[in-house]
Amino acid sequence: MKDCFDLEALDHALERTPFHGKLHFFPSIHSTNTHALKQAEAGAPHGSVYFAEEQTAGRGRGAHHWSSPPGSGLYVSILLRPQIPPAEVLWLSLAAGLAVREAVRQVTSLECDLRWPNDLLFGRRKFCGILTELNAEVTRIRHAVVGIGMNVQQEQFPPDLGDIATSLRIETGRSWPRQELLIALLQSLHREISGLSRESAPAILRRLEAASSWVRGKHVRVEEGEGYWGVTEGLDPRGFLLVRTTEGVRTVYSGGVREA
Ligand code: BT5
Repeated sequence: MKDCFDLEALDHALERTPFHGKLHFFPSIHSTNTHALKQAEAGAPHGSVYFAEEQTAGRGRGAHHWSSPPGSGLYVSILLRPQIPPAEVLWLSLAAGLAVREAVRQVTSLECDLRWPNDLLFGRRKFCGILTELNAEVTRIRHAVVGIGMNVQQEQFPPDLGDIATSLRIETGRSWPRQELLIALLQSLHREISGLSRESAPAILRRLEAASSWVRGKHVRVEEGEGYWGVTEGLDPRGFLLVRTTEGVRTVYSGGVREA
């Protein structure tokens, strides 16, 4: 059976969230993040959700692309106007990772790994990536867009992704309804975001550490500047990853990490 979205049922399921009445679906779009950022500039409200059947120019971090074929994945961008200082936006992005993890667990019973800051993996293969983009003054976030790309129904990938990507279908040998995943994802994101103001930073750090095999004791190559190697040694109080190198402990402020 074709895995379609039922917009009315989707909106109904989200009644008690800030996303209710603010869902925007596109059969095909260049990038839901680019569109959400434009809509945010034009005054779209907090909680607007843009999602698509297909992206023709899906984006990852920097100049990276995000493979987004039709009928296969979730491609969704959520516009938020959070009342937190820009310095704390990393929390938002880390919380989004926890939200995806919980949604996947709820729907499929699968436990996935979190690679700091924002990749979701099964083993060494990535099935979901998150791109959080920001428009801010020094002391105030005008808006943030959290873009989530999840591989759901793919049975195979283009050659360049063959060794690094996976999907829920590949992992389980069966298909999963994207509608149900999207509902679980948005509900879970709502819980995480409303918890951000209540939950203490140490509590989120503890949950992240428990959910991720990457936070401690992993030999990694840090993709920052020229790149360097080390062993992960936890998160600092702001949520940045610490890596022990031969010259001492370094903090990863940008870029990501890969297994060394
Ligand atoms: C990310 O970037 O992982 C963030 C991806 C966010 C995509 C969503 S979809 C909805 C919204 N609209 C957008 O335009 N984007 C967001 P990064 O960590 O830079 O990873 C990108 C890298 O992952 C690429 O360079 C490829 O190597 C690989 N990749 C590309 N497509 C993939 C896929 N479908 N599954 C797994 N890996 C992929």
